[in-house]
Amino acid sequence: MNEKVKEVFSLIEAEKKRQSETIELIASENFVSQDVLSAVGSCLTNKYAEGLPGKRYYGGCEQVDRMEDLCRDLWRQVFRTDYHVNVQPHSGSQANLAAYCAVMDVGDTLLAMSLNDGGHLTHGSPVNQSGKLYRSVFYGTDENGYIDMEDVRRKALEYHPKVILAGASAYPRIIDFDAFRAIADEAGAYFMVDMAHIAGLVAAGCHPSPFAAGADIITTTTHKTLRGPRGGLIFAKEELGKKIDSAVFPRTQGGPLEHVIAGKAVAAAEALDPSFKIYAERIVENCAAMADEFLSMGYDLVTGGTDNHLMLLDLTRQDVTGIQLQTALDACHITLNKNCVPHETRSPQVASGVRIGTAAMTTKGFDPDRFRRTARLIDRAVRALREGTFESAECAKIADEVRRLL
Ligand code: DSN
Repeated sequence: MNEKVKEVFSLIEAEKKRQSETIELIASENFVSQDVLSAVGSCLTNKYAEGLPGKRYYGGCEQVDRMEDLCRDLWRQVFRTDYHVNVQPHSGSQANLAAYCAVMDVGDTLLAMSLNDGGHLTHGSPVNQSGKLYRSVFYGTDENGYIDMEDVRRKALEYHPKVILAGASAYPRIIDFDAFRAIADEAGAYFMVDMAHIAGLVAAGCHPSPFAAGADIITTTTHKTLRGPRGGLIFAKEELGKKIDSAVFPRTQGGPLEHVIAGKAVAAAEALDPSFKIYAERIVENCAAMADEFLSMGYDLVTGGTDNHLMLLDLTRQDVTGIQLQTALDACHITLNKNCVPHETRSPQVASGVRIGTAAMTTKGFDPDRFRRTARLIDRAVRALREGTFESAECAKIADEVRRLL
């Protein structure tokens, strides 16, 4: 093995070790099965297959055609839907871009949740292509951190968006898809849902389904609560299917990653196993327990709690910033990310809160008791940061406790 290749594999080994020695609380991460890893690491990475099954631009596509068809069928089964599905988007960002391209012209209006209130960069942020191609209007959260549906309706009727988008990266509550659908109908807009964070909960029936609400287009990633490989999916009502397919290829992507599509098929098959429902229910149960522990220790949670796989800890009263806590916890092998809180006064690089998710450690078998104990370790770090004793007294002790919990 040449030296540089050795270096690559030693970095992979080091990352494997980091993942095994860390309490992973990043709400968008998870641990895939060995079967998903094997599929993604398979010889399918060698194959070009531009186009769709049966309509490719290359020879030798017999197996990948069957693979992609199987993948599409499995995902429809996971969400109990007959919607059109395209399994080729390389990521959630690619899925969103293709979805916009399918139904919007440059300059059309997109109404989506503001990034500061929990939305996503690809939902029309001025620094993302979605904010450059389209005119973005944002709705936000109310003083309690809940999506302000009056704000959604007012802006929908005032700005006549082509697309109203529901979905978030940092929102701890149930999203009322029926209410969004009604507003989109009133405003004559397409109703799109980016369910990337909650897709695993939707699949398991732990969150209302955007399919049941009749969303026109639904995008998701496959690697968050769905626990598949990194990638994206787009579902759409049948009449939008052709537009979605051509927006993915040739408009915004070239050859699909058939090895990742194989991984997505494995993940879908796993999501159809009865054990997936138990896993998803545990994510929510664990999140509720951890949130309850924080509340009992006097912390502020955005919206006062959680209904899903994540919570947002607002550290304003503790006078500790998100970046301080993220950095401190990294040193004790607890990984999470700083996050803005509604009506944030600090820059996103500093932030007044942190986002905590329970999907990854639920996969590793953590139960409510372990999540409560993890909350207490985070509290120790916060108190030590306030008292200036983190590095001298607490960091090593917390890291020891992390090892014990793992
Ligand atoms: N970056 C992801 C997250 O952490 O929520 C969303 O794409």
